[in-house]
Amino acid sequence: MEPRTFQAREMREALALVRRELGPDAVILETRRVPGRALGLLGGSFFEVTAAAGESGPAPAPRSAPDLGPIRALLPGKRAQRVGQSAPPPVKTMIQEDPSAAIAAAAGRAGVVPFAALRRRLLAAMVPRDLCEGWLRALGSGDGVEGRAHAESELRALLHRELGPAASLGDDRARVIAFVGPTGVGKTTTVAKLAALTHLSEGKRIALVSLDDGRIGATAALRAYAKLLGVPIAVAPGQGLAQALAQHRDAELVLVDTPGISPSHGEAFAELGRRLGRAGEPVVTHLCVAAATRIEELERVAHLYRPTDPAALLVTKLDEAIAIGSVLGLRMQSRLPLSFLTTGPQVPDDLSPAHPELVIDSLLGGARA
Ligand SMILES: Nc1nc2c(ncn2[C@@H]2O[C@H](COP(=O)(O)OP(=O)(O)OP(=O)(O)O)[C@@H](O)[C@H]2O)c(=O)[nH]1
Ligand SMILES: [Mg+2]
Repeated sequence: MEPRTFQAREMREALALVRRELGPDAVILETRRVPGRALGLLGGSFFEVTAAAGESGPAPAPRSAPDLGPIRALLPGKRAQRVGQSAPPPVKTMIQEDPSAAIAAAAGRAGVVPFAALRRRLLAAMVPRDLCEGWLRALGSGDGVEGRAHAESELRALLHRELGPAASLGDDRARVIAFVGPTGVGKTTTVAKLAALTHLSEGKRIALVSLDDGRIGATAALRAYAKLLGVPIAVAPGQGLAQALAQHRDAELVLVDTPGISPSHGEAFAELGRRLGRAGEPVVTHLCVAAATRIEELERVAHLYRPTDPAALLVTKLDEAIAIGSVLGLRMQSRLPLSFLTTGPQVPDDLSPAHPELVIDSLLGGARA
């Protein structure tokens, strides 16, 4: 059953609500004090309890008077405590007399609700709830001080496995690499950064192609970067990607910039897919998405760009994002590996391969547990 959140002025009332709505077996997942302002109210604070129904399910009928009975939530050494289970005497006594004091006392015992703090951090980092719960479930029971103390490093290890290594530009699959994605996410700037990296640092023979032929001045920035780097550039109008690539037959790597498409131009996504498909040779596509994008938007972007058959996600504007959980949501949902991260507008500096360590640090902060 989906966890539900209950709020009340007093912890006692919040727990009574849990019991009334979810039944006596309810499992308390998390409790916290919320300032009134956070709820759009002035003054005071509220208690918030997140709970899920236990084995017997929600209470059959609401009770008229809140009766806490033997609520013994948040006992030490359990991942989540059933409302009706027995408790060590001191907590039990306190809960019956003063639930909020009991919870405060219990919480003082280092992580009484294992993973609660981690869950809060992940949700605050915009990790979709389902994904967050899945990760926490995969961490094991979390029983015991030892397990709880290692929860964060276990999560880091889990994410490391799930993320896998950063996807490279094209491996040996293709020499033609295209960058697609919503308007203004940083495709052209990223192409310039990658051109600098591969040409200047790796000494590759590269060429640039722009499919961005529809707008006045659209190719000016890329032309300027090409000139600066001393690499050839071609603009491929309409059907002409194959011809443009033919001009660059001796290039080891061809980076293809594409125009951003407004979601209202539905047909343009399929057309872009067709243009890339007519390259006459394999093309590996990276879907560029800005880090500070809500998961719903990202899902829509992934859907719209499906005709371009992306092989990887390239995350831009990490520097502008306060949280990258939604991008990780898309990463896990789409099973597309992350290739690069961009961390500012500076060419060529603000670019890095999406090493899992970097991604995990961006999600959880640099300090390891
Ligand atoms: N803060 C920040 N800005 C960036 C980053 N990458 C690009 N930009 C800036 O974002 C703006 C748009 O970048 P472009 O590279 O033109 O974006 P685009 O995806 O090619 O845009 P369209 O071609 O119009 O779809 C520019 O002002 C860039 O300097 C980044 O990683 N961080
Ligand atoms: Mg562009």
